[in-house]
Amino acid sequence: MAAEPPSEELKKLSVNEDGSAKAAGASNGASHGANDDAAEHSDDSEDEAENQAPDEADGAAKKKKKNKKRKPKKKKKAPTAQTEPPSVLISQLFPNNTYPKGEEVEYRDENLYRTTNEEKRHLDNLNSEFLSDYRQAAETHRQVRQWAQKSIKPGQTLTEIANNIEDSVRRLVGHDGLAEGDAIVAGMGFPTGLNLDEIAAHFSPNAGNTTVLQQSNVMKVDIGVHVNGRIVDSAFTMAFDPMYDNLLAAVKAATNTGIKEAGIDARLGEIGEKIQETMESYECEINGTTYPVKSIRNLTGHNILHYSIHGTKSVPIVKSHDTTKMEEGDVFAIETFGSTGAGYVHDQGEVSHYALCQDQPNINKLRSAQAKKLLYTIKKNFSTIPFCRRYLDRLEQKNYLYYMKNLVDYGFVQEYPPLVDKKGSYTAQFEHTILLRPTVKEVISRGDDY
Ligand SMILES: [Co+2]
Repeated sequence: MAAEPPSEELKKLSVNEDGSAKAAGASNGASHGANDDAAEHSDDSEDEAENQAPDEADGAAKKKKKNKKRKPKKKKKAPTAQTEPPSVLISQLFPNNTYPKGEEVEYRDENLYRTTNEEKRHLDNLNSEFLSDYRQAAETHRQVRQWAQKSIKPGQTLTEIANNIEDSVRRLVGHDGLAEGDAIVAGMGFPTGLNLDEIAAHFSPNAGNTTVLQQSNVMKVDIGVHVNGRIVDSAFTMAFDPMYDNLLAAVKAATNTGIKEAGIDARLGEIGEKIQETMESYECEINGTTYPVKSIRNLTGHNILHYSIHGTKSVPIVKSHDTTKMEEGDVFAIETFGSTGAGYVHDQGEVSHYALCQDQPNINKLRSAQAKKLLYTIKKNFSTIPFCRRYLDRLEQKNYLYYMKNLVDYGFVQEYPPLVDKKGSYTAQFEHTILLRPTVKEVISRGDDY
């Protein structure tokens, strides 16, 4: 999910104050067995065949059954491979919290000592739950997105694509998010962004949207996965026409520059400058016209806090004078956006993304009982995690738009409209989440795809 540069909007969202997230469950659902059905199938069909067979008298049938050397009923073996579409719990594929690490990158220069330093290693060890939640979320992200990359084709609707991705995420973490509080334990970290062409960020289809993905589209797929509030924010861009290859290459390289420059004590403004240098060293020819690739100057990366997708630090993608430093223990979403347009986005179009505001006004400001009820539903189901209209629809909320406007007008809920560059332009995005661990920088969402 993208951030806009420092403004009131970027004030950090706090970690859930009412503790509902904690109350909802500390377990990450290893025993829920979303996959049990699939695992059982072969056994079931054997049994059925036996039960259906005999035309004979009962006794004979029984005898036959007794004499038959039966294979001992297979113990339901936990599946060892993912299905397509993904349905096997990540906690089953990696038992005992043995989730794969992200890409570990050693710190440089004056931070070189950290890799071997005893004190730093000790600090690192204290974070085991944090790390295993983060790695579980990241592995879920990788498996879902790699399936998405294979399966998404022009001709599909954006609604279909978004639902497929989100259903997969929820199956892999074992929380369908339908019972109150369940989505707060693990699930979507924010609404799935499916941003076409000049739309850079914060578009997700609302109910009734019939947009069909076209061969000519450039689609940014921005997926958030969280486990116990540890949010992985990572995005990629898909295009089906090789004409856009350079645009995508520019942004991928720019994001990798940002990741490389990030580190403890790195200054945010300087990272932005390096990102811009990489981005703007590319150009892209589209339909016979050559465009310079520009960094979108009013979009930024951001730090991520527990249950809060946008912390207070922004990582610019153009040169800036911000001398704020990255610090040990920080989590950052390093995301860059390139554009063939103005390199500047504005709010445009119907809103799909919302989140609770950090500072909640007095509830008595709301006169409508319906608006209060909607606010309650949002707090109980999403807490401070961003959500979209489709997420309310699947909770069977009806006719809530008027009351949602109330919540926005009174400052309970913030809306995040789509962010759009010049009409007819093309934008691309790549994004990773990185952990500035005491000993190493871990690019937690790195995969062999990007
Ligand atoms: Co983001």
